Amino acid sequence: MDGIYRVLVVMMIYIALATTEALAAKHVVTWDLSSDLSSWAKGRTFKVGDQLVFKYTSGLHSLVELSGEKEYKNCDIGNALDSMNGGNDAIKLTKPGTRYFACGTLGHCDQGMKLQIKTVAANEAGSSDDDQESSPSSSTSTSSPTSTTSTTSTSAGGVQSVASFISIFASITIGLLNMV
Ligand SMILES: [Cu+2]
Repeated sequence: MDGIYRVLVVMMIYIALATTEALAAKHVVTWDLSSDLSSWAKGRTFKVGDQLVFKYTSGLHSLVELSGEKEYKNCDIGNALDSMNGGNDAIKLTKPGTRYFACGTLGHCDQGMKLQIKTVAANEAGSSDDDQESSPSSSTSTSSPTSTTSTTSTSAGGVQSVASFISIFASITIGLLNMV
């Protein structure tokens, strides 16, 4: 009787903690020339712990991480931080700040195949106060719903969070059982 009661209390504590745990999101980028990448990025919040997955045809495109804003503006891939060409490239957002990506295929970056990602701290609120600054770059119409990209918030990153969540709270089970 008493044992069952204690287990129930512990389970309720687990559920309360689980619902407040923010799951890491996986942002899937359709990395091609027709994607409206800047408006795709504007519509979502990138947090520390989230993951970017660039999906593209290997050989046709590639993924280059640029070293800064100047390089991003100029499509200068000369001193890139990193480059990949697998076609299914995962990038983990490990700290707050802005990161810059471009396609390494000649001319593609200039045609708009580039993406800047601003990562915020995991506990920061959503980007409701984001200023709607319109970049004076290309004349891409942001009204056409051409976005073919999607997000799954409960896949790889989420599973990982749940796993660490379980292991952490399993370790305090004994302590809780002794307390109640
Ligand atoms: Cu490309």
